[in-house]
Amino acid sequence: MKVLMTGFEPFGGEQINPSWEAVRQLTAPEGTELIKHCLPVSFREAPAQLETLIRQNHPDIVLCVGQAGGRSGISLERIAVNLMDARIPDNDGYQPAEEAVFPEGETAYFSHLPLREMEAWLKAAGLPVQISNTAGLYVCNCVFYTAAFLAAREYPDMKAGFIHVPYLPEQSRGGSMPFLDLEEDRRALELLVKGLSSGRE
Ligand code: PCA
Repeated sequence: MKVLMTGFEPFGGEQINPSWEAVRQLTAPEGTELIKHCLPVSFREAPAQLETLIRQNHPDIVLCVGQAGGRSGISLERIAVNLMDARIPDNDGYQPAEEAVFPEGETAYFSHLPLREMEAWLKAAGLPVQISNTAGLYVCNCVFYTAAFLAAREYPDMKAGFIHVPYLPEQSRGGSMPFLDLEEDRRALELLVKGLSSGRE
C-alpha cells in the first residue's frame, strides 16, 4: 500500500501552513509506504508537481491536505470542481477568473474516499470533523480536481481525496477565528491514513 500525502506552503500573508506542518510529522502505519510532499500555492506549479509525483510513484491513495481559515474542524471534502476562480493571487501572482482546471475534464468529481467512515473514525477519537461540500475554487480545489482527473483518465485503481484543516492557534487573530492545535491535525491525519490503509496490501 502506497499513500501519497501533500501539504501546502504558506500563502495569503501567513507565516505557516498547518497542512504541511501536520503532514511532515506523520508516521506511516506498518505496511504502508508514505510519500510526503509540500506543494507550492500556485495554480500552475502545484498540479504539475502532483502529476509528476503520481506518475513517478503510482500511489494507491492520494490524500492532499490544505488550510481552510475560518473552518472549525477537519473538513473531509466531497467534491472537486473544474473551475479556478481566485479571490487573491496565488504565490506566483496569478489570479484566474472562471477558468477550467482541465477544459476537457468533467464538471466535477466526487472524492473517492469513504467520507462517512472517515468522519466516524475522527468523531470516535473526539476530534472535530465535518464533511464539506466545497473545497473552494482556489489552489486546493485545483489540486484535488487534478488528482481526481488523473484517476478517472489514467489511474482507475488510484483513490483521490482532499482534507482541509483549520488555522493553528497562532493564526487565529487573537482567538477571533476558529483554530485547531497542530497535534490534533496530526492525530486526525494519522488516524485517517491508518484507517484507509488497513485491509489492503
Ligand atoms: N489552502 C488554499 C490553498 C493552499 C492551502 O493550504 C485553498 O484552500 O485553496
